[in-house]
Amino acid sequence: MSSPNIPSTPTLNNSHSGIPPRLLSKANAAKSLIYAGKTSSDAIPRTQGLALPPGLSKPAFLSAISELRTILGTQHVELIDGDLQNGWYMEHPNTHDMMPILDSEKFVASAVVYPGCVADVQKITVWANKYLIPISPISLGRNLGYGGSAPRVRGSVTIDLGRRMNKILDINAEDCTCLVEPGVTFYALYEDIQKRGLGDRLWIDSPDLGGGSVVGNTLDRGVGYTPYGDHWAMHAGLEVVLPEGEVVRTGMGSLPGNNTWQSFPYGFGPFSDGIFSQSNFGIVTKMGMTLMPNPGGYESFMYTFQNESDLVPLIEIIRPLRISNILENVAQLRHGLQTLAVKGHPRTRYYSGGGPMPQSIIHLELQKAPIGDHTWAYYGMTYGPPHIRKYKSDIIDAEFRKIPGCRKIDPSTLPADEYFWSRDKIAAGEPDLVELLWTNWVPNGCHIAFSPVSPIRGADAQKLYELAKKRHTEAGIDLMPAFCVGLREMHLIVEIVFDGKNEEMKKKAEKCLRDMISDAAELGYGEYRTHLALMDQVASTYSWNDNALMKFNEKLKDALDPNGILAPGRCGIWPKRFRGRGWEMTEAGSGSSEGLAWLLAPVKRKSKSSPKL
Ligand code: EUG
Repeated sequence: MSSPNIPSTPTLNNSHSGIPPRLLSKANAAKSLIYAGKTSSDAIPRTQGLALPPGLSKPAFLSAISELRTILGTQHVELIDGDLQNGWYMEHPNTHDMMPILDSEKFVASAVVYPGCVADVQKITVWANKYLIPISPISLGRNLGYGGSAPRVRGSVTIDLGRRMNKILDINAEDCTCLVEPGVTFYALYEDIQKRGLGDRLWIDSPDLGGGSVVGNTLDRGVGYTPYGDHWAMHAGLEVVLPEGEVVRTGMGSLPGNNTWQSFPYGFGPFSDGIFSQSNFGIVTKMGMTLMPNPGGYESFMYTFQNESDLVPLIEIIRPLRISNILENVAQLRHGLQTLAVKGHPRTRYYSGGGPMPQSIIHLELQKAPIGDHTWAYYGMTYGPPHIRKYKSDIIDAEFRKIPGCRKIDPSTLPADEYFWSRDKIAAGEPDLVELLWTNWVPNGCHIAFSPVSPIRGADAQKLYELAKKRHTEAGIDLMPAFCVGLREMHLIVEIVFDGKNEEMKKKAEKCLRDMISDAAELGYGEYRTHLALMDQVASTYSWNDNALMKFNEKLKDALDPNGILAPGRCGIWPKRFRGRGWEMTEAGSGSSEGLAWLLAPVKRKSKSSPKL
């Protein structure tokens, strides 16, 4: 970049977290638009100084850190005592949430440590147990919109696994599987497959943006857009460092000499993998993933629907097609406002009034867009050789056309920079990066998602859409819904875009989110994933039988992590010494990222043998 204020974008040639060189110019163009919307610098002055781990004095902490430096090498332990630095997607921080819905200094690390191997990770857990210091592992920390790289407990030591553990350990073109470390991004995996000359044979499945960690996204049960879009369902085999330092391999991985770790996820006995996703029970250091064989052709298609009320009959049409696999991929049904916002221009270009932008203006603007006016846009893909695709697309066409005003968009009429072509790439497993452009809707654009699941039914879509609309209208926030349709359920994704420098807007956004979560729970809906600040609230909605599930999770937590050092509070699971001591955030303004640190329960130390390193 030429401007001195815009940091240069790392590429895969110089960083594990970089952009593929083929996307560099596109990245820089997107980034210029984002920087044009910033009203303040990326540096966040610190008012509270070094964020100490709870219960530790500064000298005690610094002495623990110097011991960690002796164990791992000084250069692999970084104290975070300077100003915090935000950035763009490709230069995201590993120290805090760069899209903070709460105060910037709430979810901040005290130090970041960079393990180089599994034994290093084990040593870090042993160290953390010795000093009762919370550790918070990240792979890439690009889970933006759900807390990014931030720890839930202020002053935790972040374990940045990705920086040095970023190898693709295996790509098996016969079995269509791979084995990766936490620092491997969707970008990196895709590029490596091309470099090995396997691009004609093997596809990956990518989320909307490709900069995330394959391991991290899968553990958070993220979604992509090929037929392999349910990432968790598609993984096979984990290697996990437990909170006290033991290493386990799940499934077939625990059978010495096996060659089936990535082919058969279950192995023998209880299927343990589930407890390591969306949890704080272990640190995943390797993960197997299935890859998709090239289906022998593909074709993106797009339909638009004119009326808001088309949602109900459309979802009814989609359900049987999706369950019977005529609609083969996790497709998106997006609202017209997103069509507009993803162009990357601020809302003030279209409307300068307060409150949600009127529908009439959205329609007026969309009339000028290449795909034309609509309320809903469906982006899908058919896979396979031409005669197979035709069989499916004929059925889809006949069904979708039952909705009056439905239009099939002819891709040949669309310009090269139309968003459609980004969806086209993603649905063919080629990671891209234009999605984040809608964060430019407001200055200093941050985003945070409300992500409830429901069956693929019109009535459910309608209820969730209406409750989101009601709460957005109250809060004066633009509603940007997208439905991502899985095999038997759909995720409604409502991204709230807010100005990270506007405290009033942040408060409104938080209230809107919390209201939507509780409204949804009252109707029987829950979220599939959530932001750090909302995890306690979302967890509390899964309360059947007197919170039996959380009690079970807490039992596991206390057994596996008796000192409560691993990512306390992640997904609402608090270890014994933190529980009920002011950490839980269940409503706006409640709880804290610091809890009542001085009230932390003492730990009964048992003498135990150290794990074999
Ligand atoms: C998106 C999709 C998600 C999610 C957050 C954001 C992107 C929407 C399907 O899951 O959890 C355009």
